[in-house]
Amino acid sequence: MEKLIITAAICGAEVTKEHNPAVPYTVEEIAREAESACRAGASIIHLHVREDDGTPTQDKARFQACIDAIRERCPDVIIQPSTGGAVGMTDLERLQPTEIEGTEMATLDCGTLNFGGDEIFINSENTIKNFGRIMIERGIKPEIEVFDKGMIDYAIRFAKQGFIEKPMHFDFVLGVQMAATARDLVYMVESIPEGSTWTVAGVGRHELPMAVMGIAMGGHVRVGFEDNVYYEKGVPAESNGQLVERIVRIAKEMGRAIATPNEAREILGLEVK
Ligand code: KMH
Ligand code: ZN
Repeated sequence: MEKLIITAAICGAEVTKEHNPAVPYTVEEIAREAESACRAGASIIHLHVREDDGTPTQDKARFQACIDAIRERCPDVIIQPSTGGAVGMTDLERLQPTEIEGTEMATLDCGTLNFGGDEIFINSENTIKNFGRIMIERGIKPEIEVFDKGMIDYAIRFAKQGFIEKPMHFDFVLGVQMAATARDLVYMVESIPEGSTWTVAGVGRHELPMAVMGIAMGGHVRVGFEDNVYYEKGVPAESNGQLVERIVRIAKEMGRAIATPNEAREILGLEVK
């Protein structure tokens, strides 16, 4: 089987230090968490950033500062900024990190969904097409975030219309809107075009079972505080690195070697550094 790409979603926009004191806010904390994940075996850092008080921001300068700090500690890791940001942000706010020189990848959320309580994460057709077009213009490979199967169908339609280039790379985020069962994951995997790559991010208690299924099925895996702040029920994870280490151990036991950042670039069709 192909080597395993592990993405660490180290920060997110919703989790706070009240959920787990190790959730990073400052530039230094973000760099610390990225380093712990890279050292453990992550080849992609999915990046959200915060103000020092924890407020999520898409500010370009803040992203640049965090990217520079991560690069100092993990020179070759793939840094994948979020263009989802936080619920309620405008499209222009969300797009800021795509302006950063050298951005290889970024997320492209392919539909609108409920995000808990009264929160709605809005991604209209025009938003998706516009984000897709800008990523093509800027030479950025989208990680297509799909929270249910209909979002795969959107991505396929927008690829036909020229807003997304093939081969596509999908991230199945399961356990937010769509359930996170083996049946759901198989359905998603069977719904993407041939030649696509995929990773799975199970949210909360679904993180580990989805990761294990992803490893067994030949896909790739995302873990990290954005999706889950616990190591086990009631026990907060010490770091993102601790969550990555467990995946590395399990993958090795299951015969999947871990991709380095450059091996991940090869698998994803990015320029090798
Ligand atoms: N924080 C969510 C509203 C992404 O990074 O593109 C959006 C999100 C997806 O996390
Ligand atoms: Zn995200």
